[in-house]
Formats: sequence, structure tokens, C-alpha cells
Amino acid sequence: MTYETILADTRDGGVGLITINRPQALNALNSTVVAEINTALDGFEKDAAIGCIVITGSEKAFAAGADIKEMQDLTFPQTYLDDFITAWDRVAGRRKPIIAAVSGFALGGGCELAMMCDFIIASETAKFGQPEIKLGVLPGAGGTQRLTRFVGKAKAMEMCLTGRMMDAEEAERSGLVSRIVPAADLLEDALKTARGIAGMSIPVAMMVKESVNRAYETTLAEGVRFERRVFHAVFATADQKEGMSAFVDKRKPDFKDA
Ligand code: CO8
Repeated sequence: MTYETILADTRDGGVGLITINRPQALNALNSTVVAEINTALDGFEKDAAIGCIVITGSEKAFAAGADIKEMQDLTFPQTYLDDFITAWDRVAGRRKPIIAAVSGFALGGGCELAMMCDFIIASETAKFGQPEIKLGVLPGAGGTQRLTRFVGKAKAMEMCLTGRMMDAEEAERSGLVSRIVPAADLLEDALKTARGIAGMSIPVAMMVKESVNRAYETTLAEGVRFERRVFHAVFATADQKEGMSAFVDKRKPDFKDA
């Protein structure tokens, strides 16, 4: 399928790759980008061969925010009637693991999109920020909530109130990104990580994602109970038998996603 604002293709080892591709606007996220990302994700979620997805941008920008030019003349009734931005939540609700590979600017909606993914691998040039306040608005795609959970109240409040950007080092120190890699290696590293995940049992990887996300949505006791039930359930899979037999036989497991 051909897209206007993204590139989407499948890579070896069960990986789906989405590249945001609006270089003239530093990958600003207009409604077409969001719709196309969702269409590509729909395809990857349906494709049984895909076990992990990578979303990336360019070296200069993962995405410099929602498209300000598209938003500037919006009115309240339009945003309310169209439920503006709610389509974004579909990215966060995906069931297969998604990695954000971030180089350059991840600002506003760009930072929010990265945080909707399951984890962020950053290049040393990455810059994260929620500068919406400088435009007379506030983060609208989960920024005040997710950033606070990642980096804590002090840093999130400062970033949202001042619009200050956080560099890759600070983002790693603060728990916003899982790892920093050289810019030239970012995509290869993210694809290799995604291949590793896709090589696991896909249903089990999805259960892991669902269980970790519970930590953000419920109490510790409820989360642990949920994890225990899912843990019990995996003993009904062939992949559990295969994984443990392979360990005992000292060979690589061959998961069948069953
Ligand atoms: N929207 C539209 N166009 C943009 C955006 C944007 N967010 N960011 C950059 N561009 C365009 C510029 O207008 C410029 O276009 P042109 O050449 O036609 O003038 C081109 O990209 C290159 O940008 P710059 O010349 O500004 O590049 P610099 O390297 O000088 O500066 C910056 C880079 C610092 C990233 C700068 O472009 C900037 O500050 N951009 C805006 C960042 C921002 O404020 N982002 C937040 C946007 S609001 C938001 O995200 C709300 C989220 C709520 C909902 C999310 C779901 C949609």
C-alpha cells in the first residue's frame, strides 16, 4: 500500500516498520499522518507473521509535534464534534509490541506518540519536550499523564510549564527512554531489538505487554493477580512446552505462536 505521509513495510524476522515521512514539516503530525499510522498498524496487527512494530522518523525529527498549521484555525465545536485527537489513542491501545526509535525532535504530539509506544530507543541527538504552552495550549494526546508517569512530577511539571526540552542523556536518566544508541545505528538497533521480540512466542509477548501495562492502570495487588492468572494461562500453550523443552535440550526454541 502507498501512503502520502508515512512509509510502511515489513522487515525480516516478523517486524513491521513505519517511518513518518514529512521532511518539509519536520514530520509534524497532521490528520493524514495519524490516519495512515493507524491504517498501517491495523495491517500489522492483522498480519500473523508480524510480532513487533517499529515507529521511527528522520534523523532530524521523530516528529516536531501536531501540525500547528492544521490546528491554528480550529474552533471548540469542531474539536469537540470531531473528537479531535481521540484517534491517537488507537496507537496506545495496540496489542502487539511497538518500539519508538527516536532521533532528533520528539516534541508535543511527537513526544506523546513516542510515549504511546511500549518503549523508546533514542539516538544521542534525541530531544523530547512538551512545548504546547508556548502556543497557548497544552498537551492533548496524553503528555501531561504519560510524561508524569515516566519522569515523575517535578520534571514533567517543569517541562509542561516551561516547554523546556530534555536531551537524550537526561531522558535516559529520568526513565523516559530505555537506551541511547549512536544516531547512525538507531534504526538497525531498533529493528534488531524488534526481531528479537518477534522471535519470541507472539501471544506470550502480547501477554507480557498487557501485563506490564496493568502496572499503570491498576493497584499493585490487582496487577499481581492479573499477572498470576496470565502466568497460569501460558501453561496451556504449546510455546511454553517448546520454550522449556528447548532449554532442557540445550537448543534454540522454535515458537509456533500457539
Ligand atoms: N507543525 C507544523 N509545521 C511545523 C511544525 C509543527 N509542529 N514544526 C516544524 N514545522 C515546520 C516549520 O513551520 C517549517 O516549515 P516552513 O519551512 O514551511 O516554514 C519546517 O517545519 C522547518 O521548521 P523550522 O524552520 O522551525 O526548523 P528549525 O530547525 O529552525 O526548528 C523546531 C525546529 C525547534 C522543532 C521548530 O520547528 C519548532 O519549534 N516546531 C514546533 C514545535 C512545537 O511547538 N510542537 C508542539 C506542537 S503542538 C502539539 O503537538 C499539540 C499536541 C496535542 C495533540 C497531539 C495530537 C495531534
